[in-house]
Amino acid sequence: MQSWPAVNVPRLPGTTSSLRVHDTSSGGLVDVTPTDGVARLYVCGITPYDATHLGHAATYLSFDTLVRVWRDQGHEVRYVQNVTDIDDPLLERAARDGVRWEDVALRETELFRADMTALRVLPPTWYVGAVEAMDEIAALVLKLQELGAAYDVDGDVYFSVASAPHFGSVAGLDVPTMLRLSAERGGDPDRPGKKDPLDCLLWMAQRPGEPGWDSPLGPGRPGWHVECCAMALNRIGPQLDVQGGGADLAFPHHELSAAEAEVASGRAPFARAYVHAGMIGLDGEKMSKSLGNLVFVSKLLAGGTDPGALRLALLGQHYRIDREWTPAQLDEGEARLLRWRAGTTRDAGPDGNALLSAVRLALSQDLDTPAALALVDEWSAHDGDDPAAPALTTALVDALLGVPLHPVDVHS
Ligand code: 5CA
Ligand code: ZN
Repeated sequence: MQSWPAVNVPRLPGTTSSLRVHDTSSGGLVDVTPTDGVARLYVCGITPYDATHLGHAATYLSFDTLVRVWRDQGHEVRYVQNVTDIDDPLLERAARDGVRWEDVALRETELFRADMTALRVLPPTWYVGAVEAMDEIAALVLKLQELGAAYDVDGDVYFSVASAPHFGSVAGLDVPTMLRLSAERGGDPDRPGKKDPLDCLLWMAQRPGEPGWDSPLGPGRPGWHVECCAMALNRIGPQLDVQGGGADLAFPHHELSAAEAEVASGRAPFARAYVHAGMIGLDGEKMSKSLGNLVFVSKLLAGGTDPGALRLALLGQHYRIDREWTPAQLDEGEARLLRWRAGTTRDAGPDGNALLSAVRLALSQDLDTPAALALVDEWSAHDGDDPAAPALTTALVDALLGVPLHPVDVHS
């Protein structure tokens, strides 16, 4: 599937070498500095309906910051993002609206690409739809069958969590909580015939009136977790530096995609760090498609919002914190953008290299964007006699925070 256009990222002088991020599995900070100059990242992509709301945007901006830090440190970033362009919620939405599911997926994926482009999010190396990956997903299901990790329930294929020695280690939840979340988030713990209620669907035989794809398993379509597992294994390999997404993906999605990957590859852990962004809420509820309380990036931008201001609004709070969206945050982002523009059009400012080191340090400690923004605020608010500082600050805000303060050539 076509990704979105690349963005020109200025090279900054000097470098830093460490990067630590919060890992859900260990509950603490983990060093994710690549050892061979290649950073390996998988970030779960959208299910294309009701895109792109500010919850999505906040999550993808968090991982964009991670990519920017790795790149600043001189690493190549191998990054896969999927599009869940066939799944129950998409079929339900298409049925509700009386439209073809393919059309919903195409339209919403295109909108997402346009929003990511406007927000200057760096594109993944591979942007892959489930539909175009059917063969590789089916091949992985076959492999899990051969390894004895899968079994049949009335023609559907299930993954056996008992075959995965580390199952449970990603989210670290007790069984009652896993059962509850499984039922809430696309699982079927109550389905009769399963060996363990937490076993998950790998391949669903085609149902009447539903789409299906030919495969050695018979016509059907994949379960959700095996989709991300296959795409990651086939493009990045058995060990990721970071597996990322919003906090609602920790269980069951990342737990089960990691379990499947570890069984299939024989290597563990699947990721050095499982990184989860907090949930963005509106009026006391998580912003979600099912609740319908959504603020869309495209609508804000069409209404004249500066994408840089929106970026600063979303980066103004730490990515791990569950938080409420308020229009005041956008006002704050806009005011900040003006202050920074004024600060970087001066002839001189406070020491630019000191600012760069401090911003790099803040970001290297669990992507602390609020601290980074506060440092640029400080720099903008004070006088100084470094004539190179305004240009360096402009470059660092562009490279590390993704905000062009002055007109630049946006496409490389
Ligand atoms: N296609 C699957 C992942 S394989 C999926 O979860 N799609 S999604 O469209 O529902 O969500 C896309 C990403 O946005 C996920 O990482 C999800 O955790 C994140 N997300 C969804 N709602 C919010 C929210 N309110 N706040 C923050 N992140 C959110
Ligand atoms: Zn996923």
